[in-house]
Amino acid sequence: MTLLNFRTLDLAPAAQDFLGDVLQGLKQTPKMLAPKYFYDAPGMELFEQICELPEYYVTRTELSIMADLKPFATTQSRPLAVIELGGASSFKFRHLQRSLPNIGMYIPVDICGPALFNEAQLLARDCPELNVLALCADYQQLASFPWATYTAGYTPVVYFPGSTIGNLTRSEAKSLLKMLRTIVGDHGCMLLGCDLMKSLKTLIPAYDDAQGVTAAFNLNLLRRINKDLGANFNTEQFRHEIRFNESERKIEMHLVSQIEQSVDLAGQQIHFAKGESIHTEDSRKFTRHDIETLAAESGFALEKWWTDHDDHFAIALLGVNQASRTVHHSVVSSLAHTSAALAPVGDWAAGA
Ligand code: AVJ
Repeated sequence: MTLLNFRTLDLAPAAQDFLGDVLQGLKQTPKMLAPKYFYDAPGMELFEQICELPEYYVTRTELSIMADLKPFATTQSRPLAVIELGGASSFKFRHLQRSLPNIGMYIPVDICGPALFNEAQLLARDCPELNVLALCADYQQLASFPWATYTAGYTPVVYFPGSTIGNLTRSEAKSLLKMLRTIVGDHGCMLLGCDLMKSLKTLIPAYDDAQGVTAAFNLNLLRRINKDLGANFNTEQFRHEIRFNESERKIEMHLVSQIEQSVDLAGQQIHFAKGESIHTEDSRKFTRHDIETLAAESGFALEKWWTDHDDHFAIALLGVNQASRTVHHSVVSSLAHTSAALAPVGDWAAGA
């Protein structure tokens, strides 16, 4: 059956980027790997298991807050076009739909193509009134995407849940938000999930659970490198470790070599000293002030702040900063201009 409300676009980043990134990360000191590579099919499954863990308060808390978003939806005159970053699973979006009834268009963006396309198609089938465009891309590729073509007639809302923004450094987060600011235009906004700073008694077990699911998730990165790049990591000889970085207020995940060893990867030998670590993830914990500052530095302004009663997690509504409007206008209209030539899909405009 063809679904008239479903399209896919595959801008998948080239496979050799993975090898290049891994080699570069493992040759530097200290060694590191980018967290975006956690999410192959087994990694996505392990992450879903993490979200159900009693210690991992993040997902559960975020979902409980999402029920409060209704008042925001009713102040929007146009239907919403929700652009979700990391939208391979439509699970959170389905919750969002219950809180925001006026969504006409959904554009999930993810680097994991198969899962993304599959889930988005199921959603399109369940919601015949919703236009769904599944976009397989790296966040960096979004800057040159012809947004205006797809979001004409809608209020663009960038939805970035889960506190995934916590994976980025301060300056990376700032440049990503600046880019997203050009996507939402002068009348759009952004819903940003932010994990908040809290007691280490809550924080540490959330990343070092009793069942060892987070450890398996972390170690799966080495398994993936073995499988996809033909390396020979012995995952028994690495241990999952959590460190709290006080000055930058972030949880760090590491894989620590238990012995001195060498690993073969693409004809090269990677040497590990005993106790040497691969830094695999940063997960920043925010304060409201951090988010206000980040918003102000990137052309947004914090408009609403919803939290749970323990102040564990927040959803921030970032509106467009008045002062940034005229400055960004030329960027938005030039984007609209190029996009028309690239991909005319006028029939998808709201109300058409
Ligand atoms: C998906 C990046 C939000 O940082 O909490 C969960 C990933 N890592 N457990 C997080 C993760 C270890 C998660 N984010």
